[in-house]
Amino acid sequence: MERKRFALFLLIFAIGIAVPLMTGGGCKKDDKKKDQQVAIAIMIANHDAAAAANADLHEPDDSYAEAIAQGFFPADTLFDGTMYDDDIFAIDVPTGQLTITIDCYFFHAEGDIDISLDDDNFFELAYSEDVFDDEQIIITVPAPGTYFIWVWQWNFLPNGQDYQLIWTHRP
Ligand SMILES: [Ca+2]
Ligand SMILES: [Ca+2]
Repeated sequence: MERKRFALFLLIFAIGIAVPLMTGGGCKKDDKKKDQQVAIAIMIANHDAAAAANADLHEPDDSYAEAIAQGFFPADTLFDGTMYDDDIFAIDVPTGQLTITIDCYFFHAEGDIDISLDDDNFFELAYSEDVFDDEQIIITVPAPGTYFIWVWQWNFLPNGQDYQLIWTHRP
């Protein structure tokens, strides 16, 4: 009886070694690890691509306070934006340079972006709400200081379309 049991044990032990060798079990484990590594690499790449596609480096900028927290949006600097929700930019209009021009570039076919300019009392001074590519505001503001450029989408259904924003000032 004991011998039989030992023989059975040997048989099971032999099968345990032989089967993985015959089926290349050792290699399979490596392959599995490689597959896992590839899968993880693909996942990271996809995530990075999605993050890059969704990148709006100015966020969060959905309120006046958040716009201020982002720091002043410098003049003569083209900003690459992505329209996912309202984007507000604080600007600092310098003394003696009160006439400002704001340009927003985009394709209207992708979505109807509009822009406005508010003062630091959150009062709207000007807006541009055309139904063509690009929006522009030219205005002489009453005093130097903080103003807000507000970029939004007319239908309130922002779809991640790209836009570019720039503002300039002159006497
Ligand atoms: Ca925003
Ligand atoms: Ca528009």
